[in-house]
Amino acid sequence: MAQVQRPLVIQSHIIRACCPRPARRTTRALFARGNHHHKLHTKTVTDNDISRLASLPLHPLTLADLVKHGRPPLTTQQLLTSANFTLSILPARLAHRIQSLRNLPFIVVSNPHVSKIHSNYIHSLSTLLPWAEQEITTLEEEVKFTEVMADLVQTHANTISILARGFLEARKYISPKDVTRFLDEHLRARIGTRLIAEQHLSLHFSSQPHSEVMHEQDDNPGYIGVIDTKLKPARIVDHCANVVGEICELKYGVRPTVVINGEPEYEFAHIPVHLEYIITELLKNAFRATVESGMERESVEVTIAPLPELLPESTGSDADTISKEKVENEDQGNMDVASQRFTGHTTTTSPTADANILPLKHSTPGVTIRIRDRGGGISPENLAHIWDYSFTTFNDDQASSTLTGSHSGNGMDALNAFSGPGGDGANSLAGLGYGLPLGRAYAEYFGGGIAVQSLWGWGTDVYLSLRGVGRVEGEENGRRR
Ligand code: ADP
Ligand code: K
Ligand code: MG
Repeated sequence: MAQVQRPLVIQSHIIRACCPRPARRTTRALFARGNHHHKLHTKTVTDNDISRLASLPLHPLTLADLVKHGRPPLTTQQLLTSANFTLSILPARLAHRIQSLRNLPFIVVSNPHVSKIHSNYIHSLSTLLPWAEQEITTLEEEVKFTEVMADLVQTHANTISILARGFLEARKYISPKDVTRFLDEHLRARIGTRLIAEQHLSLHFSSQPHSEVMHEQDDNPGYIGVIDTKLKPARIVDHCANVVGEICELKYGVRPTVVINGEPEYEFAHIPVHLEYIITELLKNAFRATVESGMERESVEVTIAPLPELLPESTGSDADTISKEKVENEDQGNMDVASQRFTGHTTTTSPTADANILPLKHSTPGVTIRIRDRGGGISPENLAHIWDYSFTTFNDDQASSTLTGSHSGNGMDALNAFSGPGGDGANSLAGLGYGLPLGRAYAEYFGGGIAVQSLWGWGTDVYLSLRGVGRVEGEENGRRR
């Protein structure tokens, strides 16, 4: 099958939305919102559309789904298959989100921020409906569809900070537990939707012979779209420790050191932006606790512990290769076993864990990362709330006082510096109360988890477990032809 041989026809600003890090971060500001809205063909969304689409079964997304179209550059046929796969999944997912927003108490949905999110979903569905009855069969259609994906990703870029603001304003009318239940479901579903759209965007651009993305990926041959098949957790930890260290020094004038031990050379296939988000949030918590308890002479210790049966020498057999058939035969029941084996602890799994989690049954690579600090631990009464969105003990006015938690906090300030994959820059150390619950949502998405062990009066151990995707087919031959 011939490679896509065609000059890049989509405006460069769309590339900004989808190229892999680090270029993505430095150029995101250039991607002005709404530039291309007017050009998209839309179709009015009716209540009928929503209930029809929401009644369709949701496709459970796996990491293997994201790599099954092959290694970039894709052939024309592979690119069309990826577009059609993406198209087959998204409308139902958007309809489910719209329904779930509509099920919130009326006074909450009426909040301008929450209703903004509702109208964003309606907008995105209206750009997808014109495609819903057809198959994408030409490269011209694929280019137009890619513009729809770029619009989708961009429209929802600030969802988390907008929703956080909305729920903060509406907190009189909905309990923290109900907010957490809604956000857990909503933000987990958003992770998958965004991933599907970003993956197609990334595959599209890395299949263009002359695009800048192609050059970046030449330096990074391990990338398949948003997935890095040679992701080294230790490198992410190192990078995040520097970033969080800077923020910490700005706020407190000191920063704890980080020691990485275990197997720093370990690499596996995962999504760098997800890992980066989680590690950043966990290090922020560890750094803040360490400094606020005056223990910065004690390093924060990060241990990289690969699953024993999956050390590099055991991953070479064909049994680890992910094939479509194997993935389709997977069942849901393995996840609990998998997460327990991961941590050796019972991972705190939320009741609303996304039904989309479909772990791979047989030996896929995986790692547990333990982040250990000497920051004094978490009091028993606070421990009960740490997984609630918006629960925080952070208070800018009295940063080092008794650490009494609350569900409102000074979240409005933290909102201005909210971070998240696909969100805005991260400048504050804490305050929104979203770090742990959102980090756990990312970890659990592909069958991992986060477990917190507090030794009150001493320190905290956080176990982040992640499982990657098995060896990607064709990998040993380098790039696929
Ligand atoms: P935020 O950091 O914005 O407060 P998080 O969800 O990240 O929100 O954490 C919630 C709360 O859990 C923190 O405010 C803090 O009280 C507690 N916490 C989390 N990690 C640690 C830690 N390593 N040491 C002590 N307390 C922690
Ligand atoms: K929290
Ligand atoms: Mg935090």
